[in-house]
Amino acid sequence: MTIDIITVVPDLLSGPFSHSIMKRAQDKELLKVNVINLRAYTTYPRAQVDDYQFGGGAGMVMMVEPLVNAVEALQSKNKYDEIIFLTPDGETFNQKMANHLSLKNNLLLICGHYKGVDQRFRDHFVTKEISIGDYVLSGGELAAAVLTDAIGRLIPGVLNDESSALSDSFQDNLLAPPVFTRPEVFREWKVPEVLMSGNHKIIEEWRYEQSVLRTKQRRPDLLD
Ligand code: 6GU
Repeated sequence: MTIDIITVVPDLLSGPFSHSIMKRAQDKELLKVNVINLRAYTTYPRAQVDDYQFGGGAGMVMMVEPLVNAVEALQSKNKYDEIIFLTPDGETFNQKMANHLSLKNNLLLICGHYKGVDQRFRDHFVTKEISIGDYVLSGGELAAAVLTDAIGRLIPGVLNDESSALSDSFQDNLLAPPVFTRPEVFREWKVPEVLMSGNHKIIEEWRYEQSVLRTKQRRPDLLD
């Protein structure tokens, strides 16, 4: 899978994919992440990509022309399954969307900045608008990193057995159960006995009960 990301702050995206599971996904060539600097596609002086909004009001708006130049240049080389605009007024991202998007071959993510992007770009190029939650970020870059990570780790072959996505929180609408590792006793705090029993059947049952309990306590909305 290829994920191309258009941004005015490429430096923000140089770190997140260079470590851990995202690094492994790219080393195995299961995922390719390309960060594209929007300023390379503007024809305006001083690499300008934003301007004052018509009708007045505070905040700059990203201009349609550099965005279209960038997207059309990329489209001449790749066919995108989705062109996703990251914006707080988009559909709220969740595991189901991550699962769905992990089955695609080519995604293009557009990071908004300033007051937003010219609506004509959204109307004519964007196929999906996604938010990562009900709060406002300074730009779409961190949201693009969140999507890329959540999607990338679901690509078949990226996770090994022990980090298998099947036991993740949300994968079955349940939160993950508590986990423990050595030592068995720390400051009188003992690991639940069932986990030391060696009986895989009762361990699985305990984990499932703990998942349900935790979900009831913390996220009853998931059980509806
Ligand atoms: Cl996708 N972008 C911005 N700027 N803020 C956000 C967001 C996206 N999702 C939640 N807040």
